[in-house]
Amino acid sequence: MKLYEFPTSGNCYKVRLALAQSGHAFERREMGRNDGSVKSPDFLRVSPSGRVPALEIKPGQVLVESSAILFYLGKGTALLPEDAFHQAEVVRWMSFEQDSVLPTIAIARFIKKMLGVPKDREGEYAAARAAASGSLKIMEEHLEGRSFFVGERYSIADVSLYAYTHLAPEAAIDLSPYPNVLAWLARVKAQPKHIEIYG
Ligand SMILES: N[C@@H](CCC(=O)N[C@@H](CS)C(=O)NCC(=O)O)C(=O)O
Repeated sequence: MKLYEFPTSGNCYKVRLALAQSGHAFERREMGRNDGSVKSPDFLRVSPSGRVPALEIKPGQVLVESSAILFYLGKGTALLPEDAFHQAEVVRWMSFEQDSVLPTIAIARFIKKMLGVPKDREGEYAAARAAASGSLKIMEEHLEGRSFFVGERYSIADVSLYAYTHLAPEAAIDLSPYPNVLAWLARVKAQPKHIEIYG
């Protein structure tokens, strides 16, 4: 398999983590963030939105969207529960991640870490950071009395949510008001075959 990625992207890290933990061999193809390569005609044939991650499973068979890729990698492994209810719960939390973590923690991290909070994005950064507290509160409450997001076992829902949540400090978002989230991050980090984003 071939993973087209930005090495510092949380969306791409999710996929690398699931690839590592599901035991797939893969090669990494680094795309430039600022050289226009993801919008080149060649890459748009791979990923029509011009975004990464894109996972080429075999020539001519490519998956885009991190949640779809995680679902594919999790199928038939311990990373995806087998029963319909828990699978639907996994989809629920991966949807929450896209709706409520990407536009908040991930955007705040991008503006702070990658751009250094330029003047014209100060308002957007402040709004994303403020909105992150709402998402973290929902996660904190769900994790009360639970070890993982779905069915009391580690799954691709945790992989998805972990990627940007553990990077919140890079957005100057303090996680100390969320002890359940912090304990869950530590449990995810302790899973077999865990890899770091900057590893
Ligand atoms: N919903 C997509 C989001 C993918 C995404 O936003 N990728 C970013 C990197 S984290 C990207 O490729 N940005 C380049 C661009 O939009 O030009 C997913 O979960 O895979």
